[in-house]
Amino acid sequence: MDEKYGFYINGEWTRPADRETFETKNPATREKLAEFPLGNEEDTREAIEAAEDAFQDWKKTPAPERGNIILKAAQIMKEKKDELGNLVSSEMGKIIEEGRGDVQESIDFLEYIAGEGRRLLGETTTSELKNKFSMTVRQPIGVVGCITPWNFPTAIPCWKIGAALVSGNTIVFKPASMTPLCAAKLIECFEEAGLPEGVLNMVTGPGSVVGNEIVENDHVDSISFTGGVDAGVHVYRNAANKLKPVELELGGKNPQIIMNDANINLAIEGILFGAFGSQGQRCTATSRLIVQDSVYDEVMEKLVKRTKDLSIGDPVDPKVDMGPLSSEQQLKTYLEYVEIGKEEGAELIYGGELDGEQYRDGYFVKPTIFEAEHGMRITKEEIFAPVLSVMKVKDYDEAIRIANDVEYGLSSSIYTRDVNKAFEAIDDFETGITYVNAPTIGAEVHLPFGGVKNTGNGGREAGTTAIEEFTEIKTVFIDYSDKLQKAQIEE
Ligand code: UN1
Repeated sequence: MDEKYGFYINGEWTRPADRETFETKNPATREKLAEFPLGNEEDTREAIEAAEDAFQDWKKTPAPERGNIILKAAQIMKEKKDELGNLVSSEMGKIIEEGRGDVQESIDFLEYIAGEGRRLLGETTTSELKNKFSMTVRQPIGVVGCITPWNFPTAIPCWKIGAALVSGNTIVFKPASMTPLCAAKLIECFEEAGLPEGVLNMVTGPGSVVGNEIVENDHVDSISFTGGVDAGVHVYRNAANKLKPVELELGGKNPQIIMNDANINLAIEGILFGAFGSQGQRCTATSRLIVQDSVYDEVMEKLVKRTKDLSIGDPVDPKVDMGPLSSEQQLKTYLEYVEIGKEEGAELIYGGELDGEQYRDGYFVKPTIFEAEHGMRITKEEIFAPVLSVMKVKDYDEAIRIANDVEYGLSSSIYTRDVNKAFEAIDDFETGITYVNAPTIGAEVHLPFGGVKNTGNGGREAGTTAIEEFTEIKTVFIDYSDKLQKAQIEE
């Protein structure tokens, strides 16, 4: 594969001749997959203008019709699931099963949100005056900027694009520079589904140029961003200058607690999937395992054994359990944190870079386990790699205290057979998502997704809350009394 792509603006793929380009590569082989232009401010403004021009017509297109196009795109993705799943795996590095899962999550969400075209519910209520009707209606915001990460190269863009489109917005989309080919293939699905030109536009290039222009441009009315905390704060600050609504989905440092009464084998299955799935590169990945003392030795013994048995290699090979990290930068961060952990005095039970012949060209590392003390940097900072810190605790209270003592609050999990403890944990975990007897990853699209503390700024994506992010509420009063009636004024 060696394809040359351009920006997608006003229904056309364009490649300005003088733009520098960048390559997207397979992290398992470093083989070049495609070439994309590095967008500048002017390209971004062109995309914004196209979105602005398309807005009125799209806004006036009946919402069920908008939903039908989204549903059609989902059907096209379904037909292309093998190809797209393979691409996710090849461009991002997650194993093929998870690559297909990424695409399935996109399909699920688009199917779900297409139905909103027949709802977009407002409310009707009473009035304090006679012969007066009151209700709320949902209206699109306008041009929305969608800035997405590389770890879910199709699902996260679909959460944003699907919800924004059904609500009647037009879009300027900047995908992560590590996975632009997945983004381009996604655009092709919408194009094939008959999305009118200008409704969805894509510009590739650096966040500091394309992203900044989207955030700062007066003609972009709202921003939806998923990424790291520092970038999120930057986006939030800059958008604040224009008082733009911003939705942020940021990091996580997600804990799994195993209580003495847990089904240990099930909990081990959960941790393997939660910590090492997608090579730990999910916002929801389990990076802390908090184990009650009586089962600690058993958990460690079983966990280490199972971890050593995981097969690592080319992610498109269905026999492989773990692929490479997604980039050289990820590898660098991983290696740095392994050193930090050791220097802090944590015990490295298993981990490190893989250097056999079959790993020569990719960013392959071992799934990594540290026995750690709460408070060490590896137990508090998001690493975004398969690094698990295991900590021993004496009881539930200590487990919850440690679980909550981090800046993030996305996902959490507890394994216990005690229903009282499970419900207490639902109350106590300071996270947006809590699992009981299931790993911290794998949220379903028809439920709200997001977190508390530094994980976000209060909103929730997907689920029943998906369209809140992309609509304004208009409150409407209709007076059919044929006279001037005055609310709050005594007669
Ligand atoms: C993310 O890592 O940013 O819950 C999204 C999950 C997936 C989505 C993760 N459904 O793990």
